[in-house]
Amino acid sequence: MRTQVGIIGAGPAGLLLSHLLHLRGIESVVLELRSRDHAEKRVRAGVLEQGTTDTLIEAAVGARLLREGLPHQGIELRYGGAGHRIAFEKLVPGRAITVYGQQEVVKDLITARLADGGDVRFEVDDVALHAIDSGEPYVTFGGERLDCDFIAGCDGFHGVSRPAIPEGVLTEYEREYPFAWLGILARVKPSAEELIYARTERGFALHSMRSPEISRFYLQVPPDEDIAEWPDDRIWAELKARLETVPGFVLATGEIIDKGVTPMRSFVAEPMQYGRLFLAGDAAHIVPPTGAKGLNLAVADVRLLTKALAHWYGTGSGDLLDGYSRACLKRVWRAQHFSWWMTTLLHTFDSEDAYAHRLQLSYLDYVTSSEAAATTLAENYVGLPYGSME
Ligand code: RFL
Ligand code: PHB
Repeated sequence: MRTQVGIIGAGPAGLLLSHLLHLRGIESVVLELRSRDHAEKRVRAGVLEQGTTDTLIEAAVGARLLREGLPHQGIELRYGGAGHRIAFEKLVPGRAITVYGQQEVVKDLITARLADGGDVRFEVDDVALHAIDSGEPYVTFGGERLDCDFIAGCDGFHGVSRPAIPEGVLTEYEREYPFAWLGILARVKPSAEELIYARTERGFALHSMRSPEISRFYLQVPPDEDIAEWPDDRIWAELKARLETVPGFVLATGEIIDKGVTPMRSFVAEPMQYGRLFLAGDAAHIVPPTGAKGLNLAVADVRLLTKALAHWYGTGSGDLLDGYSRACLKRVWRAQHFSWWMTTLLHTFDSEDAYAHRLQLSYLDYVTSSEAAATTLAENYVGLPYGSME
């Protein structure tokens, strides 16, 4: 079997790359380990930056997003008994976020690829990459062989693409955090119109949503927390304790339809390329979810990769491919800093460290009282414009 670009992984990065390449007349085959059902049901990100929304609409996969996505013009930071709104319409006019589940993006992309006759294969075993440092790389899987011009490693943090790069080539940067997030999806009308990031002495909590009927919540918990320790009643009691901290706010509760614990990690592997293998999305970098950046970075990577591959096929020049990693990493590192900073600002760390505690409160007071500081948060949260970073 032969294609132009072999894509490993049918997450947002791999599927969007396949779709954008198709729009430029470039063929690809997507190889996904899990089932279609699993890929479409995995509950993950929910916040799309302005640029991500624009990309999906321009690529004609935004019809449902436009209908069902919830545009938000601000977020609330809640701490010390008060809520403070970060107002995007005032601080970053014309830029906002859209709340729309990652699995909905994945569904829309799978539907579009299959409707266009795209080759997306699910439940593919034993994917292995070969000859990536030659001009004729290939992928083997389940007894088959796929020859291609390029391989895109879009298989997430635990995939096989990054480990296919020989030892010593990549520099890896990593940070772990002394907590995890317990996330739930609940059948209940959101108790607020916008997302609430709450810092309390009991730990961080986030009130997010998916639709007018479905809410999404996260709680800071110890790392490796056993979900069995968290029956529904305990989750609601803790969410109430951390969110009902301003006068008059009452948290509505309902049936919990999904729950899980997510570890928090920051990670970057540089460069994001080796020979004919290009890494994109979580395969190359991870951020803690506090900044809502992971999915958006994956989209920014594949936009650049599409442009670089189209340049190569159109002109024979490898210039943009050679600059791919450097161009991506500027945005990646900005998002690394922002995500680390939001995490540090809002979570409860070592309660013994009174000095760090006071610094945290001081920064929260600054961000909620100075327009300059609030603008920094807002422009990073809605996402810096494409072209401003590369
Ligand atoms: P994905 O989505 O992990 O997709 C990788 C795909 O590769 C497949 N795969 C393989 N396929 C073939 N062979 C193999 N050997 C393979 N190994 C793996 C996997 O099955 C999978 O289908 O990576 P991608 O495409 O780079 O997308 C990245 C995003 O998924 C991720 O960054 C976000 O979900 C992160 N994230 C958030 N990002 C945001 O932008 N905004 C948010 O609000 C946000 N919230 C979150 C998040 C991630 C979370 N979790 C669970 C990690 C909230 C949570 C709780
Ligand atoms: C979500 O809705 O899943 C979500 C929202 C904001 C975040 C992380 C996750 O920072």
